[in-house]
This record gives sequence, structure tokens and C-alpha cells, in this order.
Amino acid sequence: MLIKKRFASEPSEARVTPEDVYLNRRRFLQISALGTGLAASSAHAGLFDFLSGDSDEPAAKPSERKPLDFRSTQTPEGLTLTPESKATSYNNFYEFGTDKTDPMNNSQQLDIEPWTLSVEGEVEKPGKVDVWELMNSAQLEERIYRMRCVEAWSMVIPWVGLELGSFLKRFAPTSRARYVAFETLYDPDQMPGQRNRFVGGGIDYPYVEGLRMDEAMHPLTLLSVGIYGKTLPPQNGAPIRLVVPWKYGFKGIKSIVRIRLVEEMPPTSWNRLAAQEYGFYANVNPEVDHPRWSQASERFIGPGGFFDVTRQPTLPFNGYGDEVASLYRNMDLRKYY
Ligand SMILES: Nc1nc2c(c(=O)[nH]1)N[C@H]1C(S)=C(S)[C@@H](COP(=O)(O)O)O[C@H]1N2
Ligand SMILES: [Mo]
Repeated sequence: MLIKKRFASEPSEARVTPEDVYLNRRRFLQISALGTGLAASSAHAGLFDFLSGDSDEPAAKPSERKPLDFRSTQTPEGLTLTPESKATSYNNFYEFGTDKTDPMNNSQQLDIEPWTLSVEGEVEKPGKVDVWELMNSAQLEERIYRMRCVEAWSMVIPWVGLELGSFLKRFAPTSRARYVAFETLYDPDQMPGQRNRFVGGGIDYPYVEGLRMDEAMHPLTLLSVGIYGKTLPPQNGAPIRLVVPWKYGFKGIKSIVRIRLVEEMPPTSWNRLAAQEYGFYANVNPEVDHPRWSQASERFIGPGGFFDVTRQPTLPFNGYGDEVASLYRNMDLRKYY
């Protein structure tokens, strides 16, 4: 197992990124809030425990990530990896809140061991998979993909995983299987966004996503169990999530517990929330703008600092057109956005 570290030098102190500015502002707000809280509760005995670090309350600590065994790859020509520190601190995972740092801050206690993934519906051999067993038994490989969020920012992430298509074949899809439906864990005790509509951004949980069968079977489509050579941190969708590199990031459903092969196009969370803004297909397309912003360019979150915020053109199918454009031959991509 070998992973090339392209970003040995972190940005210097003088060249902070917008994310750093954002994080520092958040930290400042949190500290201010803490100050107020402390002042208000200074009569409370627990304060001294807190200050001396002796509190019974376990501090949220990053969950352990395990190294994975996988076939590694080189960074494709022309791509630069997003630093791991950014890919794991700037996230969308509304089950843990809608701010970019909420997933990192609120997901560390997520119980991911054991984890069962159920495959059902239009398959001859439905089954339940122990995901940690899968990580040890499957031939995992690294895929370095561009990742483009519909919000017009992008990253380049080294995923570790297995092709969804080869995984699905184990369950022998029937000829009636035309779509694949995915579902995230539903556990309001662990996921504050599922307990409170405001925290969870108004989504009806569990988060659900879907692919057409040919999209699911495409060799670029990955079931990912790791990033940067190690198991996924909770904020990135531990222990198993979907990666479809030519589609907007919201198709990449996290912390999956159920995969169902179905005959009809399944509902998808963002489409249910705002159908005119988020379609089922969600193929990255510089020519089809989001109703509220342009999709012609994107902000690349790379190793650079504040003064070299990289805006780059959005690529059709996120740069994977040679591989996937044929899936959408004769389809009006404005209608099927
Ligand atoms: N269950 C679930 N999956 C999710 C989301 C979510 O809120 N809940 N957000 C999506 C969005 S909008 C994006 S851009 C990607 C972000 O993945 P990352 O945080 O690993 O970069 O996850 C997607 N998968
Ligand atoms: Mo996104």
C-alpha cells in the first residue's frame, strides 16, 4: 500500500485559505459563546472540572481511522489532490448539520462498527453484507477523482473502494432491475439533523439517492470505504458511501445501510426538497445553470492559499465525458438535469 503525498507542505501562516478564515471565524464565535456560557454558569461546580479537564463528559474525539489494503494509483495528469485536512473538515452531511464544519464536529461518535449493508429488491440472491468484512475480503482499489458539489466548489479526492457494478453482480440482478435505490442510516439518536428539521436542513430522512442501472454498473461508479489510504471518517460517510464522479456531489450518498434494485425511478432527497433545482440525473454540466447560480465555473479547493483561490471552468460530465456521455445519447440534458 502506497499513497503519494503531493501536498507535503501545508499553506504557510501568511497565506490562509477562505476555509481557514471561515474556520477561524467559527472558532472565534464558538469561543465567544463559550465565554458567555462560562460567565453565566460560573457558580456551577462543573466549571472547574471543565477547566482542569477532569469532566466526566467525554470530549468528542476523532474516531479512529484504520489503514486499508488496496491497489494504489498515481494522481492523473493535470490534477492536484485536495489536502486531506480540507476534504475532512469542509463537508456536506446534513444529518449532522448544515454548516460545512458541522459534520466534522458532530459526527465523531457515530457508531460504525459493526455495519450491515442490505442488498434487496430485484435480485436473485438478496443478502446482508458485513461492511468491515467486505473491506478485508474485497480487492480494494484507489481512484483519484474530481468531485464537484452542486454549490460550485470542487475537490480532487483519492478514494479507496470497489466498483459498485462488480459488487451488485454478486446479488444477481434480475432483468426487471432498472434502477438502484440507496438509503443512509436512519438513527435520530445519533444524527441531530434527523431529530430537528432546522438542524437537518429540511430534508425528509433517511437521505435517499438513486441511479439508473447502467449508471450503477458503469466502471467509474464506486462504493467507497476510504479516502487518503484510510477508512472513511464519519464526516465523509463512514463506513461506506457512493461516489459517482461525473455527477454532482449530492448523488454520493453517505453511510449507506440499504441498496434496493427496483423497476421504477426511485425518489431522491434533494429532488424531493426542490425539484426545480435538483434533478434525478444531476450530471455536472457547465451549460445548465442552477436556478440561483451559474455552473460555468467552480472554486477548486486545493493546497493553495487565500491569494490563489482557483476558479476553473466546469467540465461537461466533470471531465468524464469520454467515458460516460454515451449513456445519455439522445437525451435532452436540459430537461433531464
Ligand atoms: N446521507 C447524506 N449523504 C450526502 C449528503 C448528505 O447531506 N447526507 N450530502 C451530499 C453532498 S451535497 C455532497 S457535496 C457530498 C459531500 O461529500 P464529502 O463531504 O465527502 O466531500 O456528500 C453527499 N452525500
Ligand atoms: Mo453537494
